[in-house]
Amino acid sequence: MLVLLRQGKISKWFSGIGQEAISVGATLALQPDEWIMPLHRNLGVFTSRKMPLEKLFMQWQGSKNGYSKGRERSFHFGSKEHFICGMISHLGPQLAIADGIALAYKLKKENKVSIAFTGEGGTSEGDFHEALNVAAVWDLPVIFIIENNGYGLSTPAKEQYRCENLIDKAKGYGMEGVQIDGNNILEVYDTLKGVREYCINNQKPYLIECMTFRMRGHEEASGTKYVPTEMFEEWNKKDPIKNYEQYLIEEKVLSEITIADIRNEFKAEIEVSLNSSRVGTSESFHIEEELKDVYAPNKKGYSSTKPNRFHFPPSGDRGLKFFEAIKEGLHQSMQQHQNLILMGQDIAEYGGAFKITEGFVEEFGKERIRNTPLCESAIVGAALGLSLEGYKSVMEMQFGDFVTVGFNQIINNLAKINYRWGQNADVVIRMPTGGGVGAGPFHSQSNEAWFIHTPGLKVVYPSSPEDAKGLLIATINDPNPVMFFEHKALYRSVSGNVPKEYYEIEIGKAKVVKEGEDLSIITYGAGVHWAVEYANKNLDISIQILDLRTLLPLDYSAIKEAVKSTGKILILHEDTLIGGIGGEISAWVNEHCFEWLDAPVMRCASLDTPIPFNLELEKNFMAKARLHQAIEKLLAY
Ligand SMILES: Cc1ncc(C[n+]2csc(CCOP(=O)(O)OP(=O)(O)O)c2C)c(N)n1
Repeated sequence: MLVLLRQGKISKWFSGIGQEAISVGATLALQPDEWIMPLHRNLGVFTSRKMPLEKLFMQWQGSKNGYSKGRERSFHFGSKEHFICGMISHLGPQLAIADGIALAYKLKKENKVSIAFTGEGGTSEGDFHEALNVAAVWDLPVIFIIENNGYGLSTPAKEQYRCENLIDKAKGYGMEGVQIDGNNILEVYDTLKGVREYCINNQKPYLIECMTFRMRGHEEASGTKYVPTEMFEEWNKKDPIKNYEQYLIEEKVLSEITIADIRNEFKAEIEVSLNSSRVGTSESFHIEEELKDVYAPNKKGYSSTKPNRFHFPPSGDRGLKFFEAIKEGLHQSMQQHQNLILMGQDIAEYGGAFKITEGFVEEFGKERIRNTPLCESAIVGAALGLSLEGYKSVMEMQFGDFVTVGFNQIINNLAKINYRWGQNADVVIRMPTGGGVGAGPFHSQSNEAWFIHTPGLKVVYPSSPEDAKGLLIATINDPNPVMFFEHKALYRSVSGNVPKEYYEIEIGKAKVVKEGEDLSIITYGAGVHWAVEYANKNLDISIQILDLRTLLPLDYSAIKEAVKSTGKILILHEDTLIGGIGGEISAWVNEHCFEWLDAPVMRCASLDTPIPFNLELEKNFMAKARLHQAIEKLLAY
């Protein structure tokens, strides 16, 4: 590989020379259908799972016939067929995915473990702490393997942690652990076999620290100047392959001639696979195909084969509050999908901060209604792990503001995984959001725009109880990651007729809430209620109101129709102005609907400040405070 790298035939390469025994020994100790979360040093995982070399070479050349269709580099890809979950560059997030997979094994009562790798550098990440803690608290059969090679890029271990040995951390998490010689393949294999049995029989996690050394740079370009030469000499003597060969010769299992033959066989296989992988052939890529793979096809819905999937039942005369409609949608989804798991802080006996899941644990049990430790990142990661094993999950952010500490898993794992290597993330994240209740900067933010800018996510934001129920059901049926925003101020202040049936409202479809001729307000969430209130008080102005309901993907045809019908567009949102979705819609209308416009597209948004606590200040912050002014300005144009 190093030669091919120099010849420019493969992309950036992370060498595992010196550490081979860990990947190979660990992989061989597992059953082939147990998931592994490898990192960039773990070529041995891929080869030990017998992935065809030819396709691996295609992957490393960025070919569209590789495992990630040219979309990922080096080792950042997975293969469902081989039960390997591809890493993201951020390293630590792999660990919590293993938790989710182990949880799935546990729930299915399968005798399996999952394995996640980390370097000693990666143990400094919060993800390490969160994943180990969750695995311990939930008694998950997962093995965490630290490959301690002494350096995190150039940073020596003594600048990485203060405990004597990383294995000492196991005790702190309440799990067993062992430190072993990572350069001895038999020790690795035997330890892993034993630990696997332990994890399955005791339904517990385990931490293994493999002492090893990296004989090359972090990647080839960065060199090894920071490593004293004596270290190379010392570790060269402990080379895992040379030593194992020597052992096999001494034990008379192999002779030097057989070893040479084996090497030659490998060499020939590598040559043939490399040649047939067509190095250097130019390939064409198509925009449609790239866009198509951003989302997994929505085939798995409860009634995708039924023609009336999006049929909205008659509304009847049963009034439900916004939060009750969400609760009912969630409840019916739990009945519909036996493989649906709910996770969140305080959602079990306590019923959640907003009581959406009150009574659920009594009905569905603690296995499916899971209180989580305070660790958003690990829970999003675990949700992804569940999805790898065919589960659906809904995670409740206690407040949408706290999504920041789970951000990486959402943005980089959930959103990108289907595009990167064809694995869907069947996860819904419920986001109690928004202000108006004097809750200050960290319990009131509107942060939907962060997610709208992330291809691969869907962003749903209902404003009425009937939409909230139908859209929540649709998001749970959708196999893609969905951010589901629930405005907190609407929970108990808004009621509506909500059908009793289990029904979906189609994601990506806006709704005209009120017809009008003078101007159109395009809005969502609380904005819909502000606009309706304004229109009802100002009957002399004929206002059309379009409720977007879904922010990603946007319903462009409904937006175009709104422009055509009034020629005057005001985009209203509670989110702050700069970088809010209003800017995006405005740009799109300008580009695509210019000829129907009678005035510039205008925006009414909240002030570009953090959201303040004092109720008067908050009122002033809100877009609603400037709605009248904005409408007057637009009408006067
Ligand atoms: C979150 C994050 N920060 C920084 C980096 C850059 N980076 C890549 S690998 C690495 C060192 C990793 O060290 P370690 O976990 O010990 O693994 P090793 O490469 O030694 O096998 C760093 C700093 C990264 N990939 N992700």
